[in-house]
Amino acid sequence: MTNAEIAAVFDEIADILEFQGENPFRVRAYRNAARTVGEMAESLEHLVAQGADLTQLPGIGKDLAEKIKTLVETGRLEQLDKLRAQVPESVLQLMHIPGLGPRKAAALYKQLGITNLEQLRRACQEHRVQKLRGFGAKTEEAILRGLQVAEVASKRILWAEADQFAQEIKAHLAQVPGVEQLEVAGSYRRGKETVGDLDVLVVAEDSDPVMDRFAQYHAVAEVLLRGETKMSVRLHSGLQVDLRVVHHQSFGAALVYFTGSKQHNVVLRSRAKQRGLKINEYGVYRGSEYIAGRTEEEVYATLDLPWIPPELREARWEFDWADSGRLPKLLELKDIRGDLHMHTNATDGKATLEEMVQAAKQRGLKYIAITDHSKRVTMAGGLKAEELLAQWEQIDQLRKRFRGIHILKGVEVDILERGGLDIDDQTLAQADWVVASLHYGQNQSEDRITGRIVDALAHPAVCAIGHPTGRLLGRRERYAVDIQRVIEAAAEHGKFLELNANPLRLDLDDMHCALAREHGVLIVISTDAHSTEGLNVMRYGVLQARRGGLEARHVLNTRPWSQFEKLLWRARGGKLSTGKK
Ligand code: DGT
Ligand code: CA
Ligand code: CA
Ligand code: ZN
Repeated sequence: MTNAEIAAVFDEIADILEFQGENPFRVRAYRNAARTVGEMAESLEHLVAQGADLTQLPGIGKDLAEKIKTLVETGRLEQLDKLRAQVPESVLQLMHIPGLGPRKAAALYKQLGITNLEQLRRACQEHRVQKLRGFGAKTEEAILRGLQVAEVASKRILWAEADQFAQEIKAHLAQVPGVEQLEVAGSYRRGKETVGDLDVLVVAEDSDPVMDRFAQYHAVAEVLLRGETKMSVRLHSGLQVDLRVVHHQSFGAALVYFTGSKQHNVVLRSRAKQRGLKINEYGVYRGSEYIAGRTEEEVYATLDLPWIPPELREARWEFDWADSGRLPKLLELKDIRGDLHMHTNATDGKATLEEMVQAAKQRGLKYIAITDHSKRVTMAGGLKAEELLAQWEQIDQLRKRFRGIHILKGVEVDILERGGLDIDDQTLAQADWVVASLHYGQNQSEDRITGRIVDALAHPAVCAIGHPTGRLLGRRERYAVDIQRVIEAAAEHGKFLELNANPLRLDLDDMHCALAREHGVLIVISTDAHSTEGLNVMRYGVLQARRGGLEARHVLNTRPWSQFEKLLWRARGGKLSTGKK
């Protein structure tokens, strides 16, 4: 158990005791212990292993020292389990609302029978709370605001959003004299599609100037905690950012530790144990002797592992791959040569056809497909067959003017609710590239939805399925679709599946990409751009593909044009593809 975990246990005990109206001195003893433990630089695990006398620590008596020992050795404390059983979990949530705390939560529970957040909100809105002793109109408003903050804080944010903060914070802290190294770890570094909080790691001899500067970051709303080596803030957006200042000899170990994932770290610890070593955020130790920790490479090497890319650190396949020398050479943004899903102002895009081509060329793309919506997507002003044909004539004109980029005549054809495609076969046969997407009838059964998609894959004109699960992160669940069957159908027909790079979609996800890879189905990573700037989201798709373990060879649009053309020709049954100039 880490110091932070032990501190959290003491804090929770204090919360529950206070909620139960226990003796304030007893409550304070646990709070003090939590603070002492939370701010200690040295690991308690380490101290316990060395048989150190913990009662020397401020605020730690015999009883607490014993509890620390139990926690380190067993990972549990019976006392906490018993306390938790005495209070419903939803009530425990109440006391973590900013502006409430255990005592006020207890009053609400006892006097108004409030046991969860929803009841609390209603009681505030009905002004029942302000009538209680010790509460007033102001408290009531504060609780409502607190509920909002808690809601925001409990929400994970998109990686792309987290990235903006991460970049800013790095630039902000890099200016502190004495900062030797600086990295944002955690799920952010692993490229997870959503991020719970940011974990910033800094190497500096003196932590004070770093922390002072951190507190001045413009987006900081509140400093939640500031200790010797660790600090936490909440941003106005609700996002929490944790900062650790470490010694350079621990940087690699801390980077491994705070990059996670937790499951990956669990495996690392057991590998260390097998080798008679101990690994924590300070380094790798043999007994009490420090043997590594400066760099990640050095840390992994002590466990007979090569350096593992952060995107793979989920305790999925990375250890098998590493042990057998099969770690992939992951895809990179510079491998991408084409973009095969984008819209123009002929439907719901913002830019003209020509502007999109121009912007794609500026970004160094060698081939693109223009894929406006078909008519069924009325909200987006989808195109009828003759409108598509007219657009393709325009493309013929543009091809004469733009050198060095292949412009494919494409369409994002809707997969209809009743099955089948929204554009007639004869027109589709004249397209160079057809993405089929499902926008309507998303509440149908898994069987029907899967059937619609599998049928689309069997259609000779269709090249790829767009955003195959339809999810919108944090907003809309994916529809019921059997991805296994979709991948098998794609494999059978030699078709491609999209990884939509829009940070709100990232659809297919990492696990699906890995499954497609296993079945030999090529992924096409597309921006689905609705503006020229929309072309910039490609990097989010690349990150997701990396998490799925994809290499350049697993992705269709990394291929040079000549190879791409052959693959496309094959996917369409050896017919068509007139995209060549
Ligand atoms: P998030 O923030 O929910 O998106 O996910 P993470 O992975 O960034 O998790 P976070 O911020 O709680 O912790 C960052 C890393 O630090 C985590 O991936 C592994 C390590 N870590 C944090 N807390 C613990 C813990 O209680 N036990 C262990 N073993 N590792 C932890
Ligand atoms: Ca985190
Ligand atoms: Ca964190
Ligand atoms: Zn689209």
